[in-house]
Amino acid sequence: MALDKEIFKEELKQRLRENYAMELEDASEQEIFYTLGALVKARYSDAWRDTWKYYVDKNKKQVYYFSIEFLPGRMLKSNLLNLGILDTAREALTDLGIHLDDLAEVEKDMALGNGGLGRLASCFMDSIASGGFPGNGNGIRYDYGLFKQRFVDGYQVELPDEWLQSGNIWEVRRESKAVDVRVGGHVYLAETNDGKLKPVYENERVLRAVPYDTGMVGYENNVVNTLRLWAVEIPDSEEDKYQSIQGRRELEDLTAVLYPDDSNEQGRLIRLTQEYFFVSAGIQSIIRHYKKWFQKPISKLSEYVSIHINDTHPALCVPEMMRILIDEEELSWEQAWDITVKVMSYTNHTIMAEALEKWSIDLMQRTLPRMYQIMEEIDARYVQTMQELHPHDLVERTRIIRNGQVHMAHLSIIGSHSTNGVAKLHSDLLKSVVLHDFYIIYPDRFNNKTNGIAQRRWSQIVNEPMSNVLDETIGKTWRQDSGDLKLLRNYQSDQAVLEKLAEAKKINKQKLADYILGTTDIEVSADAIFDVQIKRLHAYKRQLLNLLHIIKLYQDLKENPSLEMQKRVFIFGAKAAPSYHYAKVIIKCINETANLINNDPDIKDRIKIVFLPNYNVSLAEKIIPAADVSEQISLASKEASGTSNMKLMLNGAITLATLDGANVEIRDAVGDDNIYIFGLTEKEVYEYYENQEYSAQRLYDENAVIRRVLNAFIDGTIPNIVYEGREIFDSLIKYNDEYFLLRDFDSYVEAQEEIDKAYGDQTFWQKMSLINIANAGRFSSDETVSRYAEDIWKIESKDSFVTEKG
Ligand code: OX2
Repeated sequence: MALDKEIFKEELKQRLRENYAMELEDASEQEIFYTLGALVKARYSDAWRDTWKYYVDKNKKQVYYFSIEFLPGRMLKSNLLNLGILDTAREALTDLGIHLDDLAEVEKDMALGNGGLGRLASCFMDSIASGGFPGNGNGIRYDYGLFKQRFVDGYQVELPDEWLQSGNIWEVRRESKAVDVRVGGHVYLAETNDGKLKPVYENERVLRAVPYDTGMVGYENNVVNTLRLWAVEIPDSEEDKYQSIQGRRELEDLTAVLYPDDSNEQGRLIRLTQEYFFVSAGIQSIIRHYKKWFQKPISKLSEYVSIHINDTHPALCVPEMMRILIDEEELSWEQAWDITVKVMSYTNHTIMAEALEKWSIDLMQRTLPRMYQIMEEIDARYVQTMQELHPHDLVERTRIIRNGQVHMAHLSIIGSHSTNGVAKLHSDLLKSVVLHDFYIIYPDRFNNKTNGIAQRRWSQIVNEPMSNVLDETIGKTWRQDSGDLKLLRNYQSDQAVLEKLAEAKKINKQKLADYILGTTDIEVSADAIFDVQIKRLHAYKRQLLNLLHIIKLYQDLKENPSLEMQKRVFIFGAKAAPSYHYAKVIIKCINETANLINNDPDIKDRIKIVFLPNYNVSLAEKIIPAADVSEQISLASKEASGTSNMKLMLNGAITLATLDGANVEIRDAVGDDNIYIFGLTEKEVYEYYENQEYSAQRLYDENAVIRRVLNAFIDGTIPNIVYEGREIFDSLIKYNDEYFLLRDFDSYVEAQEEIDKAYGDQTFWQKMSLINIANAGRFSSDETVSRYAEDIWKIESKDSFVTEKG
């Protein structure tokens, strides 16, 4: 329904009067934002109800995407865009003297995730709704999102993210849909009158799970799906047990924070309970919905429900589904297992060993006794079935419970019908190395689904100047179907188009330069190359390699002030996990190097380093459109996919990358001439692991440039890093450089030199940039989600259903 500008203005004023007893002139930005949010929500509420009803009336199979993280960022503009009223709303607000972009800044980022995994879940939510697919998210409503990052004396300081302080305009509390979740205590099996074995619970704690639903608005298609996030409360029946404030706090802490520190026992307990809490609540509500509205026998569940386990955090979906089917629905084990495996599917997002979840048997038994019993049974039956088919060793290595621990990845693979990786290389590595044992056992379960990004957000919403040039050049169909970006290929030699794209980039760069000045007091020139590395801080992502190169450039310039090179601004955005000491040391070293270089009069503005604090979705939206160079420099094999690589490419940045994760597919898309590849390949990395020949010390001894750069960490060149500099130095030399930075250093420097040269030829550069934009379409999450829908979830799009039935 088109938006009538005049009616919209009147409605906004009217709602403001009703809610705040105020006229527009007197209202604060925050009051206007909340009023506008309510108005937008009202606009999709009918479609939300109708979508839900449609799925029920037509008995549509639905997917439930279980994820411990969702990172939607701000939703105002994306909801306006998807409702097709962004432009009109913007104009209407302008008439009223309000800038939509300023108003949008009022919204707190919904940051219920750490990074790529959570952001992917939110891109999927957008694409599932936009593709007209029946699909819902299921997660946790943390009171505090990912911490806010500040720098004090160059150190990361973490502050709580009180995102709910002023309320969340998009959510709806649905108390009537609350369910109880039982944890702790003891469970034993007792015979009932009719001779069946039933679990009896003793001394368990009952938690009340209350859902908060948020509408996931599809792009101009009247589909609004649901993201359901659970919060913990004290059930009425248990009020007596929680008379002390401390007792209440303990319980309420369960959904207080994302990823509580799991380095101590108390933290681990909370984390495991969180995982079970949202899993159990989610599955209970799915079953209740199915029974109430679909009215089909429980044995047909897998025809109507698909559950996706996003990484292993929701792996308890498997035993929880079994519990409900056996204990409550009274199905036989075999029947329940058959349904469970058909319903579940699993995505692996990393090969990093420390991220593969394992829980001690003892903790599992104490926290979730019934889950443990069921997992023991799954494990025993697995061993029994497989030992007839496979060698003993293989079965032992792949079982769920071994060496005193419960292996959540094993549980996820054994208990589901599909395991996928998130880029071709990653999926291949799963099959050939990381999960090779499972691949032997279940070859048909393995598949690849390369990640994608919500392209409308990462182009139309964040980069208007570029979007306008695209409209003028290739028409507007790319806004609907990002595959049409390829039409741009026809303009790679069109000087006028190249110039227009360059102008758009310049506008974005100037805007970011203003923001940088405003937040950090650092003045940067929009004429410089904006060289960007934005992602979580992790040793394997090698922000340190970037820093080594910067130090080299600095030393070169000091030695030879007349050295010819393009001006560069190195931009970082990265949070380190609060307990990840080494990552924090790297942050400190980058910040101190920035201080040194930015204030060195010899360098002036030839190199600038900007570490923007508090990297989050909203900050990404400011940085990405302004980037010239996209740093994707993880050690080959370590980054499962990466998704900032796709966002940066879409915005015309040139990728500087190792052949890791989805970088490989980006190279395939743009061709070798439009990307800068360097470093070890994944094969070479594995060879090093095998032959153990790597010696960082030798590289240090033999390579004078490396030596000079590394010495800067310990000889006082970079001030204020006495301890940190030593730690970095030792990690590279004494502990033999786990991520082969020194091995890749020379080829990285070479690639950077080529980039420097290429940027000097602006036409050449702009052409590469255009080719990147033109070939970004294939990395749309619309495409990714369609593949999941077809191959794994077996769900149909509403559109195809409607056309099918005429
Ligand atoms: C991330 C991966 O590190 C990243 O490569 C990938 O693009 C993203 O997930 C989405 O698939 N936690 N975060 C990730 O994996 C885990 C575990």
